[in-house]
Amino acid sequence: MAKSNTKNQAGKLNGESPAKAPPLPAGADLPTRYAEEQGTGGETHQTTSDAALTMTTQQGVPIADGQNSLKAGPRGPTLLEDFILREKIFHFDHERIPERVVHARGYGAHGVFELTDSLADYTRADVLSTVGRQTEVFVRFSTVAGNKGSSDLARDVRGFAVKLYTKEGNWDIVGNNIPVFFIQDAIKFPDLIHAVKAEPDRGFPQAQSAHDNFWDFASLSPEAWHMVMWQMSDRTLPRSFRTMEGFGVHSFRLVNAEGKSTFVKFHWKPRQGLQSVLWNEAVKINGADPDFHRRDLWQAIESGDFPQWDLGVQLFDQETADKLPFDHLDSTKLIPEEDIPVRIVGTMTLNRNVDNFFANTEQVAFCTQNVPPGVDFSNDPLLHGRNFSYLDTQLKRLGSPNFTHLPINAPRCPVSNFQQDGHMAMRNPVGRVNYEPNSWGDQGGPRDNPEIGYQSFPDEMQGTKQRVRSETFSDHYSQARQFFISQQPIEQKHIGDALVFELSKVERVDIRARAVSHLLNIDEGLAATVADGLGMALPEPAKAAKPTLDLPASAKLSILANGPDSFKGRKMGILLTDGSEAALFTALTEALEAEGAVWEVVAPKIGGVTLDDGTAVAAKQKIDGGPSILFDAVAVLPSAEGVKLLAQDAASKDFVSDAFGHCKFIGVGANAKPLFDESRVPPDLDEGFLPLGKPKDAQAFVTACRALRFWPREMTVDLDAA
Ligand code: HDD
Repeated sequence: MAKSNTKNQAGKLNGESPAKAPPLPAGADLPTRYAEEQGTGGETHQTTSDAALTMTTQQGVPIADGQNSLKAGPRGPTLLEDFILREKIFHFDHERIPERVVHARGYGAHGVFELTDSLADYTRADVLSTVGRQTEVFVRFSTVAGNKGSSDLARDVRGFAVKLYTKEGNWDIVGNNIPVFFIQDAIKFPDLIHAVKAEPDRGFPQAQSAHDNFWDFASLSPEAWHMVMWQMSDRTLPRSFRTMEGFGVHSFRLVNAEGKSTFVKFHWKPRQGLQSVLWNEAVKINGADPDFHRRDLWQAIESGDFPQWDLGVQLFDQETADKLPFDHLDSTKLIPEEDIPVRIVGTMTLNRNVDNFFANTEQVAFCTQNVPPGVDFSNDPLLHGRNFSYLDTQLKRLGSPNFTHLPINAPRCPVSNFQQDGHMAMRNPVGRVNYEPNSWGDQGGPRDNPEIGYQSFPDEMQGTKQRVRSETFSDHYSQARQFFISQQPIEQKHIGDALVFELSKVERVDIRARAVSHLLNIDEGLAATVADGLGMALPEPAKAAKPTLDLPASAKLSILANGPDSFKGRKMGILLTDGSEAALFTALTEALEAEGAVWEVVAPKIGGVTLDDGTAVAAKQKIDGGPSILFDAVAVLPSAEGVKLLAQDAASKDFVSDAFGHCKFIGVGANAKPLFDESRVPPDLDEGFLPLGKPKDAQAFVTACRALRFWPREMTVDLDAA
């Protein structure tokens, strides 16, 4: 009996539900591919299966032959008269819009935010006041430096931008997966981005900071070194968008109905726990599946395993701010959770994939200036620069001040004002009056409303006009050190490895030395390790404006200390051949499903295998298309006959040796040993190998996988650890 396993292989893989055809507008004769109104949710309502559709021009003229252009005779020249050809090519020529100058590569999804704890005492914002209030959201995750077509696993900061369509207007929390930034003043942003992106003469390297220009800039910018520590940690190699934290970075203000202001920092905490991949793995994932992160998010949502993040806030008043050892207006500093705890106030669930990447993910326009009444800005100079830049960049990218009319950007609450016209205006008011004040009474259009309208917090301002950096911003190393000492040893090792890797790509020796000179102010051991890894003598420490303080470690800064406690939402690769044991395969897949995990069968042929009881199982991956780097753990379950072939096959050997090198848990089937022997990783090397000889072993294996990696192995497989 043939058994299909397509349901379980990484979710509902072929499960796109055909969207229903939209209702026809009254009087329309032809069915259409587009919704009559695209007003909500950015949906495009594309029909997928309507055989009755007639292709038309953009003007709605039915097309008789879309395959051939109009010619003077079968071999004659194409006629200029062919308006169908000209319109089609014209439109194609103009399909692209400029990619984002930063964060060009990204992927988004729709969802909902539900408030579970009211902040009404602190803010009049409805979205944060009414427990149970559900607010539609759109989230876009991104890398910073690479172009739109770069790979997902670049070592890079990840953008974490959330648009909340509140009843009082759109609120954009445009954050990153790192709570601090490289610079303190927006005037440095173009320099930072120029330095990290491809070098301008040669146009490479793409999507990486491992080159002279970035490290030249960083080594001349002491303020960058706190963020550099985060950047060199595994935070920049997330396993999934689902396993990253998000941070609003700056201090904002909440302002309540009485006009009282409280400072706030925003945190998104993934319920999936934190998890990252290894650098060697990331390099290989980029080749095997450059879309690894977007595919992962899409598959999780498609299969109903909706990722969730809790929204947390750190609340503090001016008095507390004055007592902090740092200036909270400085974006290169964070407030440790031990000092001001994070209060969880709601949950965001991503539950709907985009149905048109361009209309949603490309056209979404986030602006830090988008805040509802009750949310306000602090005096962070980086934030103020951003409030200019985002609106400005949308005009360049989307081409019109009417970008707010696009469905993905349109507020879900009423919009009413006297702004009008412009390119591609789609929300056009009717009536005679387009100004205020006016005396047209009821027909006079909208009026301002001091009761419910946005009121800026009346912060007292006074100062001498000058270009300066506050002296309170000048401790650049203490929190960098705090971050480093908060990491577990394996994480500290990864930071050292990353620094050695990156600086090894820097050609100028003086830049390498200047970089290491900052490390001496952060951690002498780290500086010595990196200098040794680079084969250079230790330089003098960089001149520091302030001595490094010995701040206590903060466990919340470690990924490993905040990982998941189950294998739920993770993916197992199961290597099978013809004749593999059916009972074992069934036991393993049942244990994985009970855990909430997904699995994919990897086999010599994509057509699949026939198990020892005659069951046919389709493969999700052919071996060379499904390397073990795509999985969180692997099970190697060939038959006695099948393993002979695998043991001669380079891709199969890589499957095993990479899983070993990347410290993954490996389930070892009864017949698998010859493959391990040929791969030079005897399956009794360490406790990361688990026997999978019998169906009863399956549960123990899945339970072991909850730890995600067998870290002790790393010290034995890495030259740098020796
Ligand atoms: Fe920015 C995009 C996050 C500083 C100027 N930024 C952008 C995106 C994210 C961030 C997530 C992508 C949004 C999307 O998905 O469309 N940026 C940050 C964070 C910063 C930061 C967390 C520091 C705390 N950014 C920053 C500064 C400036 C900009 C200081 C300029 C002065 N950022 C931009 C931009 C972008 C952008 C040029 C490019 C595309 C866009 O805005 O929409 O305006």
